[in-house]
Amino acid sequence: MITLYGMYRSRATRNIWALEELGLAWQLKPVIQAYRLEARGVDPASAGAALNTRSPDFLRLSPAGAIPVMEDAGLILSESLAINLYLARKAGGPLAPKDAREEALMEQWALYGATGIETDALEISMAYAKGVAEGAEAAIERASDRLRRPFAALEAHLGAHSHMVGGRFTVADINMAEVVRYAQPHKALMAAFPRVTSWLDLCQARPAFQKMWAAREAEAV
Ligand SMILES: N[C@@H](CCC(=O)N[C@@H](CS)C(=O)NCC(=O)O)C(=O)O
Repeated sequence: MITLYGMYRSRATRNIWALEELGLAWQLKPVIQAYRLEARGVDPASAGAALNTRSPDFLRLSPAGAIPVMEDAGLILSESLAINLYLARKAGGPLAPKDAREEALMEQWALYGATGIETDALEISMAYAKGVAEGAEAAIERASDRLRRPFAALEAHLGAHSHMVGGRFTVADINMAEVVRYAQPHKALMAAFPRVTSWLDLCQARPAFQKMWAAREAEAV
């Protein structure tokens, strides 16, 4: 049984989506971000606080103090995109790399998503989640401008390929879709990249995504 430590309202979404797609047995052990407790007026260090990213028990598992973390038969793994690549290799099947070349391409796209897209996309997501306050709009535009180059790379790739890797839906699509999702609230940016938008729509129409998303929406903010 795979244990995932985290919350639906975190990058654990990508792992939950992958676990559902892969049909692996898993359980969620809730670990909440310390800042969410603080936002609720709860001191993360207080005795009654829920297990959180600053709890000593969690820090023993993950010194980085970040969710998600996965545990599988003694293997403790952090970094959500690496967790997904592990899960796909473990389960095998069409979502997994079929050879070393596909594996390399999946790693390439995961690293590109993490280093070239996620920070700016997350800035957009956070600004929209807070409600686009005055001042946030300029930050959104700057992040959006920075995303145009990597999104153009994705647009070109999806012009020549139906999916990120291997001409089929794989874990590489899950990883990239979950990174790109953070920019989705910025409709003007998405509209400029129609292939990225329709690929993302197709990824998010999958039952495993829909199931994960419904549970995420039901979780307290
Ligand atoms: N690169 C890491 C980032 C992990 C991360 O930053 N997680 C956030 C939640 S999505 C977190 O746990 N933050 C800790 C905190 O704010 O206390 C990954 O992809 O897993």
